[in-house]
Amino acid sequence: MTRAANRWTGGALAAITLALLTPAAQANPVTLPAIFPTPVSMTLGDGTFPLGRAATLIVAPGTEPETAALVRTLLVQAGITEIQTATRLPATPDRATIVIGPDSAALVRDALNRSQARAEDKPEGYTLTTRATGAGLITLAGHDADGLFHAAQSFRQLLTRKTIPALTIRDHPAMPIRGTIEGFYGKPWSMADRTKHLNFLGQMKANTYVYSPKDDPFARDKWREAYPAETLKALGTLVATARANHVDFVYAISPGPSICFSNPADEQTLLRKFAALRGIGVHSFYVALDDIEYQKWNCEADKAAFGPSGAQAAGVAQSKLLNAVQADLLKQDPAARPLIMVPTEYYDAKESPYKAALRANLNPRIVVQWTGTDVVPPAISVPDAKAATKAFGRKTLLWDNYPVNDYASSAGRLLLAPYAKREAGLSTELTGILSNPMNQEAPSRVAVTGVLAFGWNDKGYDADRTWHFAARDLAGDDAHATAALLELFDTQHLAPTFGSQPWQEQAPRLKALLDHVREALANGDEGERRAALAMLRAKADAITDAPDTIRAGVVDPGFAEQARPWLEAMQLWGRSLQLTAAGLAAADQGSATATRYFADAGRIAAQAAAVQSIPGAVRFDGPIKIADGVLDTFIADAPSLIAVSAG
Ligand code: LOG
Repeated sequence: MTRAANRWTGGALAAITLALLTPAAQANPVTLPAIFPTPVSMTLGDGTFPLGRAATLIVAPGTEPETAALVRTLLVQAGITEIQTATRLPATPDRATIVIGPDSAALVRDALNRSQARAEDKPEGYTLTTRATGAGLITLAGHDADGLFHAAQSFRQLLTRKTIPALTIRDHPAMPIRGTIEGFYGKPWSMADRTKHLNFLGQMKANTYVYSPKDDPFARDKWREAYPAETLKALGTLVATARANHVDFVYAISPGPSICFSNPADEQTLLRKFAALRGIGVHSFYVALDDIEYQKWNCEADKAAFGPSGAQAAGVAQSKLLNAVQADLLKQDPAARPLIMVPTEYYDAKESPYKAALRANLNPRIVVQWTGTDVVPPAISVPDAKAATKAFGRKTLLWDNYPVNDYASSAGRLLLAPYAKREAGLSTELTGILSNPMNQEAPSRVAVTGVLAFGWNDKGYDADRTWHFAARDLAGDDAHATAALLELFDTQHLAPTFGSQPWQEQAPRLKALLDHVREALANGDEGERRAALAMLRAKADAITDAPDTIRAGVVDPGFAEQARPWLEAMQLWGRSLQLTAAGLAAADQGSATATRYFADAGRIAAQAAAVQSIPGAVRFDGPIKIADGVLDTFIADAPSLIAVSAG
């Protein structure tokens, strides 16, 4: 190339670079925000506007004061220091103006019109629209009080941006019931865990929390006994927290282990128990009949009343009790939500005498739960749900046993894979989904975020993106901590079933990298081997460093506390992998020091494998598992992948 040509090329490059850096090209592009659960529709308008330091808040008549207060708090958190209120829309706003209220209010309709947006007409629906002309107009219009609360939650996520794009969100849930059922065995959540969980549910637009810990004696084994006053008071506080989050607190009782169905005294005892909970503000109730003996009566009288014991007779007796409870609920409160139940045969949709008895006898108003094609199913399809509708005689409410970790094959694990393998379209066949979470509340949010996003918008659900959002949310938007969390999640990706075949594979990202290292060692030239070993070292560093980053970076200290032994074990496994990488690199260069590295790696791997769960924190205590079957096997295999020179 001549010097002249060279100069020309250099000049042109400089011009292009300059063009890329000029203010016009640098100006913030208007990009579509990412909101989870994914809204039904979200379209960008023209332009953006900064929120500034001063704003006008207009609260339309009919707005719940708590929701107005929430929006005000969000504005303050977004850096607005001066909020004035008004009762009418200004002709031309001189500062960002936020209008909130029911879409039936004239003011709100007016604001929607100015943004050329329409109200949403579905239950729990809302429209959130922003207009960038002038100082900016933001309208939150709720179809009902829940919808307005959900609008505020989307607004919360929108406000993480420095400038607000003009856009319109129209949104409503696909499934009427979305939430969690604290329905596991082992240590129940603490009241503090539950409070945090209810706040989380509110932020994720869920509407239901069922209280049904198997290990609350007063809800199962000692169901006839009244709660101690202290417990009742604490539950009352939770009920208020649920209400503030637009979450329905459902109280479940499990009388199955000892109830005598034909005994009116037992029925009265159950109703009295519910009445006590009604006294602390509970309006929704549940009778759980899972994991009980239904081939034998608990009392002789049931034989006289319902005939010889057996599944079909159990279905008749259970229906009779549940119908009576349902009738009482309506008598006490005509606006009460339907009773919910989980049957004794909850684990499939196969036709049976028991299910036929339920179908024939159970009041159609009562909501029935089931867990899929198995207790922990490998996947759930629309035809599966159709079969359940047929078997139970009504659309069902899915009890999804994910991410619960109270069964033998889940011992030593957190279940942190994305919520997946539920078919889009299930909203047409289910009334909703309740996730049964882990004994560890904060780590449960990773999967539960997915369950709630799927329940809100199954057709628009993206498992991986929602999973990333959950990590970012736990990390309070910190990119470094988010990456560290995703590193941990990968080591807890395996989701077991009750059988031997997991329904989610273990550590897919780590496995891909380790497979690549094996390939490079087997077939690669020197350059490829070095590059692969450098990647291995970087990965080992990332695994080793993630626990400290997580401890320092997660917003809720509960996460690090509840995940403590996993973080401890992960760090040790990371060190073992670092030593393994050093051993492989040494051997690759013909150094005899490899032997020492491999020996040290093995020693630390043994320490890592010995880390135990926190005693009593899970149903099955035992060793913590980290990327098992992937990481441990690689570390064990490493010395055999390459010959170490004698030195
Ligand atoms: C229990 C549940 C438990 C789960 C997973 C239902 C309806 N009942 O097998 O309490 O957490 O499995 O172990 C169950 O799933 N029984």
